[in-house]
Amino acid sequence: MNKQEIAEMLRNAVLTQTPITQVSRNEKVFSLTDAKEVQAMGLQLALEAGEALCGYKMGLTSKAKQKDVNVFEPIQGYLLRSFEIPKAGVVKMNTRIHPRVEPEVAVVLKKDLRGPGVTLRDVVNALEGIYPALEIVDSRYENFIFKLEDVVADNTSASGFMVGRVNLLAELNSLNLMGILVRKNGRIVETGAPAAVLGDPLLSVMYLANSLAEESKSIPAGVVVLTGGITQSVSFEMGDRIEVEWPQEVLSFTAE
Ligand code: 0L1
Ligand code: MG
Repeated sequence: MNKQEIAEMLRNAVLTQTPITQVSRNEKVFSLTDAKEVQAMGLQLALEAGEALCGYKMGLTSKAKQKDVNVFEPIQGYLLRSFEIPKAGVVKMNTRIHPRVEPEVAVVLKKDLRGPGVTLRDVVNALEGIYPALEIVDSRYENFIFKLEDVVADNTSASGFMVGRVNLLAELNSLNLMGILVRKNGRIVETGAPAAVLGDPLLSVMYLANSLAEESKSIPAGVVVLTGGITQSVSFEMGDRIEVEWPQEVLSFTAE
């Protein structure tokens, strides 16, 4: 298969909620460069279908997430406007395959960040806000089994996200050690703190800005940046109620 066909196969898996075999099992040569090109082609297909780009995500930035899926390098993907879940919302199961949820830190910038050479100080100076968030991942591969190249081609399993209302910028100094709980049907299933994300989630933004610079892109002001799952992801099914509790805000949804 050529790269365009792989991008179309992945988009079809999203649209039909039908999982596929990981690309690297069928393709003799499928490099990380190929995978990035497939991801970009997938974005182009979505834009042509009327979708809108609204941000970026980093993935696999915590040890918990890396162990979760057995891939040990940070990765990046894009967010579409249609991924956004209204607060106190509903996550539709009939548009997904086998979704999981993870708590994240979301960042919004007040000015563009353009690499190379972006530093942590540059990120701090560009901050408009830091928000409690959650991400829904939904691998298009059977049983969530993939290699690095596969998951990059699959836009890092991105499927949904929710961003809170409370801006934590004034509490930046204590952000890393804020306690976060994930509850499923009232029972605590994961606990963590933002420091799990590369030691500081703002490093994830720095990494993203410098990595986008390799494609002559910047992080534009105003877009959402998800910095990566803080804990292992939690699977959920129809009827489940998920709550991600921060000291300042609870994000929640029901799977319907
Ligand atoms: O942290 C992430 O968003 C990584 C997504 C890719 C791995 C997964 O599907 O969980
Ligand atoms: Mg994530």
